[in-house]
Amino acid sequence: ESSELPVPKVGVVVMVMKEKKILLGKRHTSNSNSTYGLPGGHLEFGESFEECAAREVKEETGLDIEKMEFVMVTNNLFLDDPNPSHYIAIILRAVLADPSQEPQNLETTKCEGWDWYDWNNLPKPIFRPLEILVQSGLNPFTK
Ligand code: 8DG
Ligand code: MG
Ligand code: MG
Repeated sequence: ESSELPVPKVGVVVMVMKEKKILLGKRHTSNSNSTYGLPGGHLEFGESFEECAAREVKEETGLDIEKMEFVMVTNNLFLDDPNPSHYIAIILRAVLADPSQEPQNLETTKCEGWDWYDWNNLPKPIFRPLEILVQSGLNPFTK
């Protein structure tokens, strides 16, 4: 992959809402700057945004989501990273199909664990693209 010319990629990220809380996971990184981010991943060939959202949330947390709705799109540059990247992030919101279902950490090499966090009292540090979104005043609960 590193031998190919870099191109923007499409990421689908999901704000899974439960009461006034949102699902965040602590992202593993090669350095010590692990940050809290949303579940999500790369859009696969032929997928709808909603299909990608449901698949990534299931793969990463085991949770089943429903009522996916488009929130916004952001253009995210990670040019200072060891492997520079550029993502078009499609942000959806969703709710649990079964509100009693709890997240599992199914990708332990990528994530330290999932938990619910109060939107008005988010943990730190937040993954940079999400922090920018929060600072812009976006609120998935009132959208
Ligand atoms: P995959 O192999 O499962 O498809 O990918 P992944 O390993 O789950 O990828 P990811 O890093 O979780 O998501 C892909 C990219 O989406 C990520 O590198 C950058 C972009 N992205 C944002 N904002 C967010 C966010 O809040 N959460 C996540 N997970 N990705 C985000 O721009
Ligand atoms: Mg993934
Ligand atoms: Mg992911």
